[in-house]
Amino acid sequence: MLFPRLADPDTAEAVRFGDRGLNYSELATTARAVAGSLSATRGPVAVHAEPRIETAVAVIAALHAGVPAVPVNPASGPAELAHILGDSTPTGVLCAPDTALPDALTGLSRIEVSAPQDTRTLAADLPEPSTSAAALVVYTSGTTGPPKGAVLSRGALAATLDALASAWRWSGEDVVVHGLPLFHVHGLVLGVLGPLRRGGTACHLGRFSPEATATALRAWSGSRPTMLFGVPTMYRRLADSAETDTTVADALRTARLLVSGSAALPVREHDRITRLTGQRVIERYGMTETLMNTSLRVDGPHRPGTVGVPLDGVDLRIVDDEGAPITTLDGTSIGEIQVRGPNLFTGYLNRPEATAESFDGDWFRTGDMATVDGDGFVRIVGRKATDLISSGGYKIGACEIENALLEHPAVAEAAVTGQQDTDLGERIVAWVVPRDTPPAAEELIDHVSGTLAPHKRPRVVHFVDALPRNELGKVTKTALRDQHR
Ligand code: MLC
Ligand code: AMP
Repeated sequence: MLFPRLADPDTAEAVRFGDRGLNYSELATTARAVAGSLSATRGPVAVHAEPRIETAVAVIAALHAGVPAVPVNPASGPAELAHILGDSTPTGVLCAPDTALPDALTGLSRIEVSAPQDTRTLAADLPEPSTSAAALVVYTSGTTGPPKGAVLSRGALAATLDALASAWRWSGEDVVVHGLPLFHVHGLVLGVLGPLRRGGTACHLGRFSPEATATALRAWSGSRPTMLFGVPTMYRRLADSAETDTTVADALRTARLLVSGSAALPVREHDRITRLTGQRVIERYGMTETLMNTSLRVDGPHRPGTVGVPLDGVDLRIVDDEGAPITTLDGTSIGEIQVRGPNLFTGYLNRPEATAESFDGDWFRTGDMATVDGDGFVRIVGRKATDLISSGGYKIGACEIENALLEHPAVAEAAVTGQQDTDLGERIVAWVVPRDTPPAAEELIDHVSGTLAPHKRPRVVHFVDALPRNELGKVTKTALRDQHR
């Protein structure tokens, strides 16, 4: 059973978004009512994943009905939405009753998430789907083409969440506080489904800010242990705020556990948070396709700069350029991380070739480069592909942004690179050869925001006469970056 406490619900709080909360009974009843309207459909259903309580209910309802949920970024532009809808062909879209859906979603049958008027009319409980059944289809960027839909089974969700429970001593007592987006695995799987699997509470901030984080942590601190989940940009902003505002530092101090992931938290930030709050941040490493692979353990040594050791059930190895496993685990030999285990995705939706390419036998090729030391601690040193940009904890494919830029009439050629950024980790930089007179940089930035999603927008645009290319005509991005330096 994926969510035992929902099968035998009581009045303990399950989810809270600002001043709106649902206890396990209310969540079970509402999800059951919504599941009733889904059970006739077998295909996937889109979830307009706003940071609101209805998103949590919608995903639980889809899981209850055994229908794969496709969380969709509410800020996605038309091009991105058209791709996701065309690829996943949802039968409908789940949303809050007062949501104005983007045009691209209005063609789908609209299923509103609201409490049933009369609980006596609720359909009988549905049977629990098998562990291999698809639970979620989560879109993730790669180095080529548009985002691919990673199909995640119920078994993979359960395996990853239970392995984290062991590493973090995560129980139903814990309240997980966060302001993460709900269309990626960090916010949705770890931040919402995680607490519900444990029988605990998910407390979402609606929107991340250091002040909102501090208020939520303080509010729970007297009664329940809290865990804070965030990406490094959030921890950096929390540390900045804690430097000047002792209430933020004090609130962070009350948490049982601070957990960071989705991108590397620099040792400098680990140290700063420890200095300001007395807390050690637990770092964990995962991916949409693999869910969580490694973590520091609360019962193990603290090694900032590493992402800890493989989680229970996860096999991890590093391989050299020829794909041969590196067996000298000396903490200095670098290889690509490959993983296998029950936490892995089933495959990319409609992309058998891409799925096959991403595996070496039953080992998934992560594309992340790392060292492993004799104690099994993994230190990520970078990514194999430089065309994947990590900005604010989002993984963004350069190619997707280049394609969006090329759709703008004033753009003749475009290349996109990532540049170090103290706040975001990396910022997106666009290099553009204009057709004629260069347009305003803001116009191109808004064009990308509007066709894809705002977090994929370039933060800097350079207009150049030509892009450096190699003899095969491929843009040499290292030359572009050097040129900037
Ligand atoms: C600014 N904005 C614009 C704009 N310029 N909108 C449209 N067009 C323009 N030209 C708006 C944005 O829409 C947004 O509005 C606001 O300005 C700020 O935008 P931003 O700068 O992009 O956001 P920022 O504040 O920098 O966000 C930082 C952040 C965010 C850390 C809060 O990056 C974030 O939530 N990151 C989490 C990513 C994540 O969860 N990754 C997990 C992937 S799973 P508004 O009002 O709409 O906000 C994974 C696996 C694993 O990786 O291991 O976890
Ligand atoms: P995504 O596919 O969007 O889920 O992003 C997954 C990628 O985020 C991984 O392949 C890593 O490159 C990166 N990542 C996640 N967690 C960490 C971490 N703790 N340290 C460094 N990189 C991370």
